[in-house]
Amino acid sequence: MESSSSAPQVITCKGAVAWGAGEALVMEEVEVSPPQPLEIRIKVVSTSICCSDLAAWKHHTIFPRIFGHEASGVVESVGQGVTEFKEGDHVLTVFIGECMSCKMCKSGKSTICQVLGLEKKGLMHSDQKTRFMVKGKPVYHYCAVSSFSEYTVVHSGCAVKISPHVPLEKVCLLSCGVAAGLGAAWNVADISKGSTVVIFGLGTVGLSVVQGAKLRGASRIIGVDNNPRKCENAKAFGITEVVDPNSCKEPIAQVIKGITDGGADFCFECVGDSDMLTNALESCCDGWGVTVALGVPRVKPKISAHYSLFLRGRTLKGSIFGGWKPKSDLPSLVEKYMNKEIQIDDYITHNLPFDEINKAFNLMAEGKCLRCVIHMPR
Ligand code: CXF
Ligand code: ZN
Repeated sequence: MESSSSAPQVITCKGAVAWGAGEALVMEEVEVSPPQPLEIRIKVVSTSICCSDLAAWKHHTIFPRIFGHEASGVVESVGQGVTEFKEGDHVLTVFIGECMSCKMCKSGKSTICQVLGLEKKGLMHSDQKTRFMVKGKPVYHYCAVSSFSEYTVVHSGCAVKISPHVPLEKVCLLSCGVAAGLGAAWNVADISKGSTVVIFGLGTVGLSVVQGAKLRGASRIIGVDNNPRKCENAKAFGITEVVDPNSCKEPIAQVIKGITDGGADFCFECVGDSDMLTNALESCCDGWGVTVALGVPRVKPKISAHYSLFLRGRTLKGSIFGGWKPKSDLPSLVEKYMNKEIQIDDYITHNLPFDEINKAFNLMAEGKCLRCVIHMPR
């Protein structure tokens, strides 16, 4: 197609580029390509740092790269064939898209789209290329979002339109962490009133499970974490008891079984530690105990569990985005936030301007924050 004078051009803006694993991000002049067919270019307004950004920054080998996948922003331009969005629309990004037509999307049972599912190579789904250039070099994407840049390009299936009345600087947390935890409690475990729930890992995801459990009327919500700061902080979110495994004489599963008359109804692993997942499975009860894996493991992804746990009626389930269909279901969560049926604000312990993003990485790495929201220049 011939380009017209109104066709989107390359934008040069600031982006926080990771040049190597664990190296401080460098604020660079990034050239952001126009959106290609079915893509949109977004002016990022707010973005927060999730443990996955941190883990990938420390352990991945794909560099240079622009991280960030919890974000909100405003559509700057749209590529050919995009009918769902127009310039000026407010959006949330999602790291798993929904193409709406593959077997998974049509099944109504899965949230892992076959076309726009988890992108691992740092490239755009459509043409396996990047939309970022720095000093003449292509820069890789992260999780199909790359929000640590003033502008980014995403597939239109990886964004959700939201009302302009919604505070973008808060709801960016629904792009990943808070939605993942609430969904694990509601969609995956389906916690029932009066249940006993144990949550391993009291970061934003774990504390979102806590919120979900509380809203379902769980009577005991037991948190497990070896960071005393996180244990203390969790009380404000509705935890009824905390256990620090470091201060226990017995293995954690034994401690949990001891205080729950043989095991909890529901356990959630929110850290991504395979040994912790084994502990979680051992901590739920025979007969109907359900353990949900939602932490993302980096180092030892294989799990081990005694076969008899399953023979005795326990169930192991998992989810990557709380079992939500990212595009179809997120608007209802945004609405719940606007109606004050769920809360997000208390997970935001820090706010920083974009040029201080390295401080935010350090806070996260040191376990000193829940979510630090990065505010892009207006
Ligand atoms: C993760 C899920 C697993 C791969 C990286 C991104 N999602 C959110 O943190
Ligand atoms: Zn995340």
